[in-house]
Amino acid sequence: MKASIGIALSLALSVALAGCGKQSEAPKADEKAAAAANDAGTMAMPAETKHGKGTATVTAIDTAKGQVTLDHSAIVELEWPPMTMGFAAKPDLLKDIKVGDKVAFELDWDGKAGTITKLDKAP
Ligand SMILES: [Cu+2]
Repeated sequence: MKASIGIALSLALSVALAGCGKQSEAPKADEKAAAAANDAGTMAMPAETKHGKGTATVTAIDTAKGQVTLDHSAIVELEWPPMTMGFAAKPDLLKDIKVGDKVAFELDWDGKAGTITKLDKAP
C-alpha cells in the first residue's frame, strides 16, 4: 500500500519536473497522448493543477501580455530546482512590482504553464 503510493507520487513529481521549463525528453506516454490529442482536435490531456510557493527576483515584466519572469528559488511543492522562467500574471498583481524586486509568490501549475496567484514584495 505504502509502496504504491510512493510510486504514484514519484511519477507525479517526475511529470511535474518534465514540464518545468525544459522540454528535452518527452516520455513515450506523452507522444501517444499528443497523437490522440491531434486526432481529437484541440483537446488537451487533463492535468492536475498543483499549487506552489517560493521567493524570486523579478527579471522581466510585461504588463500588456500579463507576464512576469522570475529567477525563483526551489519550489518544494512542485519539486522544482531554482531557475528562471516566465509565468502568467494578472496586470493587477504586477502594478507595484519592478524588475530587480525580490518577491514572495504563489502559483498554480497545470503541468505546462504557471499562473501567479499571489505576488508580494519581499520585506
Ligand atoms: Cu521553474
